[in-house]
Amino acid sequence: MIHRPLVALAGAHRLAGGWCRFDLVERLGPEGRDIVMASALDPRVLRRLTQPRADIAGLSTDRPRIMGILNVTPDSFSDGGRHASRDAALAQARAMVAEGADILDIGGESTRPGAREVQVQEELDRTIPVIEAIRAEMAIPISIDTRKARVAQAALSAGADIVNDVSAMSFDTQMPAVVAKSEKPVCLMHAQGTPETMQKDPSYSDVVRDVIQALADRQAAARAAGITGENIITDPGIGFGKTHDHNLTLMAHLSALHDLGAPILFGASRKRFIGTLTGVETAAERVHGSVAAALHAAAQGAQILRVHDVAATREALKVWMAASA
Ligand code: HH2
Repeated sequence: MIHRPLVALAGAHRLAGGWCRFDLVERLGPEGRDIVMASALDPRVLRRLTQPRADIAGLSTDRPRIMGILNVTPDSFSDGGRHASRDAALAQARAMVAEGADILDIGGESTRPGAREVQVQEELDRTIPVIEAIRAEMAIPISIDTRKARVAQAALSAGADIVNDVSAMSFDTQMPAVVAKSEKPVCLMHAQGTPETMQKDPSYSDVVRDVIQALADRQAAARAAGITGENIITDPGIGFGKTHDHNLTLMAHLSALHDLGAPILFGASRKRFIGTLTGVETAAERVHGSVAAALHAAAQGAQILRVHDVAATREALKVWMAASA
C-alpha cells in the first residue's frame, strides 16, 4: 500500500513572488489580531503581498540572498578591527564571495549600542579604498552601510550599487536626494533613537505595528524625494532601539512587513539577543544561533539576509530550500 500525504503544506498564494506560500493571513488591527482566509482580503492588499518584487542590483528576489558583512571599523561589535586595512578587507571580501555571498555590505561606522558618531572624512578613508579595490576585482553587488550622504555619494561613485542606511535616511537631510539621483536601491532600516542612546529603555505601544508604520512613513518620504518604489528595501532593524522581547516579537511577525510591498532585509547576525538566548557570550561565536535566525527569516520570506557567517548560512539555506521546495 502506498501512503500518500493527506496534508499539502503548499498554499494557494505565493508570497512576494518568492518561495513561501500561504492561505491564511493574520491581521494586526488596532483592536487586536485575527486570522482570515487570504482569498477574503481586499484585492489590493492581496496584490501587495503576492506581487513579485523588483530585482535588486541585478539580483532576482525569488530566493533568499546573502549579504556578507564587511566592517572596516576598529570597533564593530563582532568583527571590529579584523578587516580594518584595505588588504585585510579585500581578503575577507574574496572569502565571502567564495563562500556564496550575493552582496557585500561595507561599513565604516559601528552602529552598535553606545557607539559614537564617526566623522565623514574618517568614514570615507575607511570605506572608499575598499570599495574601489573590490570593484576593480569583482562584479558582486556592493552596498554601503552609512547614514551620511557624502559617504553614500562617494561610495556610489566608487562603484557601490546599494545604499544601506540604518537611520532610514533621517540622519542626513541630503541622503534622499543623493539616493534619488543615483537611481540605486536604498535599504530603509527602522531604528528608535540613535546608536548612542537607542538601548536606553526603548518602548512601543505595539512593536510590530509601530515599526511597520514608521517604515511606511519613511517609504513615503523616500517616494516624495523621487526614489521609485522598486528601489526601496525595508528592514525591521533588529537590535536598534529594541528590547530582547521586541526583537523576538518582530522576528515572529517578520512576514507582516511584506504588507509594505518591498523586499525585506533582515539582520540578526551575532547580535546580543542571540547571545542571551544561547548563552554564547563572545559575539564571533554566535554562529549557530545566527544561522537559526537567518533560516527563520527565510521561512518568513525575507529576501536579503545580512550575515557575518556566509558559509554556514549558505549551507543551511541550501538544505532548507531543497527540503522545503
Ligand atoms: N545591523 C548593523 C549594521 N547595519 N544594516 C541593516 N540594514 N540591518 C541591520 O540589522 C544592521 C545594519 C549592526 O551590526 P554590525 O554591522 O555587525 O555591527 P556594527 O554596527 O558594530 O559595525
